[in-house]
Amino acid sequence: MKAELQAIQAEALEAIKSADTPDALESLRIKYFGRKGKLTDVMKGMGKLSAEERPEMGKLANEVRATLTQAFEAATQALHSQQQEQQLAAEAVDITLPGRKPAYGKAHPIMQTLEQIEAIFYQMGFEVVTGPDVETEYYNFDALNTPADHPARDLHDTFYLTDGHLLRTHTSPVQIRTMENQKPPIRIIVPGKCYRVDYDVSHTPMFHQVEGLLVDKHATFSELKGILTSFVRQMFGDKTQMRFRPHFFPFTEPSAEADISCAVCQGKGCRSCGGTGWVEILGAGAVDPAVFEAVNYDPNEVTGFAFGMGVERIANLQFRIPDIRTLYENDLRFLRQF
Ligand code: 2NM
Repeated sequence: MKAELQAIQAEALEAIKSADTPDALESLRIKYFGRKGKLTDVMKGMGKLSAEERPEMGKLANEVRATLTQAFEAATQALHSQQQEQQLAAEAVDITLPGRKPAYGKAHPIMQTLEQIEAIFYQMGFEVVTGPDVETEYYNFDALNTPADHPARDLHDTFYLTDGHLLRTHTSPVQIRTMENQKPPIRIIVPGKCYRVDYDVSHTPMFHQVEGLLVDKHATFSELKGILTSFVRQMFGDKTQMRFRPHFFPFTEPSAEADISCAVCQGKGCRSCGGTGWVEILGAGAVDPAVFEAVNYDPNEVTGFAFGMGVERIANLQFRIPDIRTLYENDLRFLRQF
């Protein structure tokens, strides 16, 4: 039995040494220590020994058990730390690598220009108001003194929806809604999307406008001119010249269109201003009494001045974009230039 125990110990120690996985180690533990294990079998045989042999064999068996138990523990520990080393090596992160740059988005050029326009008017005391893109014929045309036979109402110019609804062709309906809900004094700008059936190098079916409205007991045309001149100088530079030409709009009387001196040639005349030295920038006028009547304002009590400009047109002048349709093609190579 002594020889048997020694053989088991030698064999087991050798086997433990070559076990290279926790599973292999566990099957060895069962092979020797399990219910039908080799060492267990020997222990079970103790009972058959004589009273003289038993203590010596018992002592030896316990020593073998202790030796093997220790060997199992040491091997388990070794495997565990080896596994940990491997995991650490596999999951190692090279902290000296340069980080990945987050892809920052930025505002579309039209929104950059729109925000600039808003900031200038806001600073001059104008409140920013918005309204729905889907409007009724009443708010888009009738209340704005635009009769049913006016060419702007033509199917070819306006996107009509069902039930007297349409896509607004300008943001003026918001001015009407504001006057319906508020008493003068009013000093607002209305930025937003507008829609017209139109598509060429300088027109897209959806475009942006900023319109403004000033209503007070004694608002004047010169006040409007001062505001607009201040605006164009903040937008295009201190030296920008401005001129007003008579024009016609159904909702203002008198009406004007305003030009600024061409920023490309400083008014000398070049290709981009058609040789005139001036470029058109906005429309404006004194609110027509018919519009005041539509919103229940007394035209004898108040005067009003309004203006409107196309944001794409202004962005065009700022950034010198040859074809404004490129603004809406979502080509990042184009958009990243702004
Ligand atoms: C323009 C030009 C001139 C305008 C008028 C009004 C309202 F509602 F007050 F009558 N809103 N916007 C107006 C006047 C718009 O855009 C070229």
